[in-house]
Amino acid sequence: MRRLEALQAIYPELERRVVVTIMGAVAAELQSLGHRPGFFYLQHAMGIASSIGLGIALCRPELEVVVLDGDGSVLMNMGGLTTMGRYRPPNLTHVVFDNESLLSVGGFPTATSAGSDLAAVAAASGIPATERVSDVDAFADAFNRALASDRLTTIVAKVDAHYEAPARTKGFVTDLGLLENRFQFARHLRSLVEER
Ligand SMILES: Cc1ncc(C[n+]2csc(CCOP(=O)(O)OP(=O)(O)O)c2C)c(N)n1
Ligand SMILES: [Mg+2]
Repeated sequence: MRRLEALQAIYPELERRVVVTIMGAVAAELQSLGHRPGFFYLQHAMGIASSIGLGIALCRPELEVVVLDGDGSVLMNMGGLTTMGRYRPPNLTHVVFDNESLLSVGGFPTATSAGSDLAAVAAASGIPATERVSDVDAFADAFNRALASDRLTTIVAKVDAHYEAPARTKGFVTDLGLLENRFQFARHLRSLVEER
């Protein structure tokens, strides 16, 4: 499965939600489909996107939060899975795009290329629902089921180690500065409180 196709399949749902991504290829691909004020592309702090998503989901139970993670990032912050499993907010959906590679820094193979199973690690960490998918239809189905359910779900989506360079972006970097994105995102979260 190509990750850009997977993102396209769920984009109509993402547009309306709070989304935190890891840095690099995933962020640039999501931004290429259309930026929204509810999208935060976490830079530099590898592994921590799921922890930020967890914090938002716990503090703002009325919001639906989606984290777009990577295999290398999860491997760097495996303890994050146990904290998610401990607090298991029902309004969080955790997608791990597993390309078995640190694609954004040159494509070095990760432990998942040698058989480590992140869905099994997530389940053993206490995450109540886990899925493994490897085609776009199964991914979209799993994602929609996770949104409709009231259980924290981790979906491990096997994707090609391939980057589809969006014309507007250079390398793996979005054209939105970290600080600009940070203030816009925080303002957006506050505006969602005011609307209620
Ligand atoms: C603490 C830390 N170490 C290393 C990096 C450099 N780095 C940025 S993205 C990345 C690879 C991320 O791999 P993965 O989560 O699998 O995403 P992919 O690039 O494959 O989509 C690395 C090593 C970083 N940003 N922070
Ligand atoms: Mg990867």
